Amino acid sequence: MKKILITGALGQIGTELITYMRDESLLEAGPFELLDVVDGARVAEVCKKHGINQIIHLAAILSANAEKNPQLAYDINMNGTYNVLEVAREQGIAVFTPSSIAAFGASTPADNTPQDTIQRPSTMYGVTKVAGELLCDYYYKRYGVDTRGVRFPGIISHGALPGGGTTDYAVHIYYEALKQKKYESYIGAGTYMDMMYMHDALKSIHDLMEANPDKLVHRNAFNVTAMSFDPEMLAAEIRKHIPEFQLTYNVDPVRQAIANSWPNSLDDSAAREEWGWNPDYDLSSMTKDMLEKLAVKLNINK
Ligand code: AKB
Repeated sequence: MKKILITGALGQIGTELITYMRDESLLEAGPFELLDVVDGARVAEVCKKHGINQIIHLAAILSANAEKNPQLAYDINMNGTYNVLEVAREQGIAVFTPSSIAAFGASTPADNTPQDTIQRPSTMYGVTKVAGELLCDYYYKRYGVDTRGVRFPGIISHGALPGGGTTDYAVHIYYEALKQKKYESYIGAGTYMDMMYMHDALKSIHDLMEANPDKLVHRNAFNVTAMSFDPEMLAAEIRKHIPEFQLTYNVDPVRQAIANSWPNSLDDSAAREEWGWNPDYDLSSMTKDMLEKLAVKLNINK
């Protein structure tokens, strides 16, 4: 039986991944532990106690928050990942760790960014993500730990809100479109970033962890994407459902600089070829679903 530990379980992805994984295993509930991933002994203790055989390590400080407190981001992102990998090595546990589009930088080819390319990020979050990718490769090659991972783009969802990322605008815009019929974006027009609906993010974790290891040439840090858009494109899609919607700008220089250093669009052909990655949602189907689900959640008639 699979015994999965999800770190960062109360975050944007974690909250939904728990329900998804429990549905897969026909479980209604499961144990919850308070766990600081920086405390390696406690990570080991929790894994031992529950007979864990797979860790999905989501706990991390995201890009914008990491620039506010780089020291904390280094501690949690680096030491957390290191502790998880060490415990995995000692206890024979498989590990999924997400990297991010933040693992690229301004010197990376920005369009159709290849799987294997220049990675010189300029943010602390990006630095920790590249190091995490390399550590995961190292633990697989040196110790045979079954490490796997993807580079997530911005994840859009109607459940728990994202916290402290650069791509968060693409979630907040839907809430404000329904509540106020307007949104002031901190990311400028013409700034394209890769994005993905939560349904596909959860599917990618599941499908990669279930993939035949013999087919995996890359194991960690697969480029995955479902769409690429800028705020104008997103607003135009929202206007198909809420015609009065207005988009204005008040660009935040910190988050804009981060976004400028990230790719416009990823090439995810390695993930498609090696484990059959294929997202279900594009901008149009995601927007329709987001607005329908959020209208119910916020109790708003569109
Ligand atoms: C962020 O904006 O920091 C995250 C990410 C792309 O990793 N959503």
